[in-house]
Amino acid sequence: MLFNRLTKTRDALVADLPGLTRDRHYGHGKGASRPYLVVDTGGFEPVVTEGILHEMAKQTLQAVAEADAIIFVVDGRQGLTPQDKIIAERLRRDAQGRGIPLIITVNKAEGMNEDVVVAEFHELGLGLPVAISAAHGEGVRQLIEDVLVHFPEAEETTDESTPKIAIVGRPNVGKSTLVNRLVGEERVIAFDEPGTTRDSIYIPLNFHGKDYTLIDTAGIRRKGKVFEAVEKFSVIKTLQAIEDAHVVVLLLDARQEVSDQDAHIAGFILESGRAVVVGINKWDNLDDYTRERTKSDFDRKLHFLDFARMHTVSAKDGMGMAPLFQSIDEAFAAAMAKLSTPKLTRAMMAATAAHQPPMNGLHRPKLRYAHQGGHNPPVVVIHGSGLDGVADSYVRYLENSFRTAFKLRGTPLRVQLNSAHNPYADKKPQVLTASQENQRRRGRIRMKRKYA
Ligand SMILES: Nc1nc2c(ncn2[C@@H]2O[C@H](COP(=O)(O)OP(=O)(O)OP(=O)(O)O)[C@@H](O)[C@H]2O)c(=O)[nH]1
Ligand SMILES: [Mg+2]
Repeated sequence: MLFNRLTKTRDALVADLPGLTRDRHYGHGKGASRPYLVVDTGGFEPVVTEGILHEMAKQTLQAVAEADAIIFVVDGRQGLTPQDKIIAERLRRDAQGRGIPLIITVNKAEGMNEDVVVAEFHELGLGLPVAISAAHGEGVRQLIEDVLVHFPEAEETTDESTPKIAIVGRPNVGKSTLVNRLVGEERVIAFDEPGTTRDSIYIPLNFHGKDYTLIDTAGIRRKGKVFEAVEKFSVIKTLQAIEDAHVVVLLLDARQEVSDQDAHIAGFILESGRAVVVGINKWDNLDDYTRERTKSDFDRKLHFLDFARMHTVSAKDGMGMAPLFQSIDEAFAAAMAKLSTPKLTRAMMAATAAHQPPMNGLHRPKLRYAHQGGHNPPVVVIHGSGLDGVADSYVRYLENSFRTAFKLRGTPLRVQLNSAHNPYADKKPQVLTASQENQRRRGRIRMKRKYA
């Protein structure tokens, strides 16, 4: 339930039965000051040594082993149980061993006195619990900010001129073979068995005189709307590599149909906002008929990646590497493009002149100027009035107009609308940093205690 709330997905199993989530699920965390990844686990019975509960416990421990922070969820309605104490002890050991934060949260706290619910769990010695209601969304944002406080804001200190290229795709499509081919040696293990690569590996590459960092990743699959790991390797490392990259090469296998799996991985990449180049691998030894059919099939099924270039390659023979890198360079340049305010505003004016934004009731939204709000992916922020009423389809039209005007190939592009409702709207809204918010909240709780 908390997972669904954090990732804003609805289809993970939710029912009032213990033990429904059996595998680990992965998703993009939303609604906080910064992006993060969430791993959901099943109920945790650390002392059971066989059967499904034991399998679930193994999944949980695997998640704990790959996480950067642990949230221990207890049930406020049920109250503190002996089981909670055992789990708390186990998680404390793991968290301390790995030097990662462990945060305890009391769920189902809606309509209850916060101080009373958290008090009894305080004795677990995991610090002051955060009271939440996952079902109602209460306290959830605070919980995440409390976790994020432990992670300093990422500084952009890395050398942004060296493109980081993540090679991503289903298991066994030939990612490691491609990496080896490019670096010209058996740098990573490639083998005809899904699950060969178990961790992300960063490898420097000089290709035609230019420097890159390649990231070989573990093949991932996905079930429903969330990623899952049936194998023991680290899905989260692959998802992090996508986040960390400038350009993702989505590698597909020409000998297999495009599946939902590929589309799901592509969806995750899109959500991350990363630039994409599609590589259809294993193009060697295919007859012309199969090639034609495969190409049109892939084109059709991956139409939502229409901004990305597609190449046929053979990692085994080294065919198609130079064109692939041309597109990688192009996508990198587009993702990092600097777009000046006058040019953006001119492009915006041209777009609105060709197609006015539709009326919203009696008013027509007024777009005044545009500036760049970020890169990787490029974000275009439009200022004006009445922008709340602009339809999504019109936003997409604007996206396409900017993409065409600036010839941005290979990267997603985001358009944000900022309405000026009042004279202060152009000023930055007062946003507290996570630690300030945290302090404020702790202060509030202390206040309540004092006067209770
Ligand atoms: N015919 C052909 N076979 C290939 C090609 N690229 C890779 N293979 C074969 O596909 C198999 C899997 O290759 P890997 O490079 O290990 O695949 P991977 O995507 O890294 O797999 P995981 O690490 O398990 O996700 C190996 O047997 C390779 O020899 C290619 O271009 N053509
Ligand atoms: Mg591999």
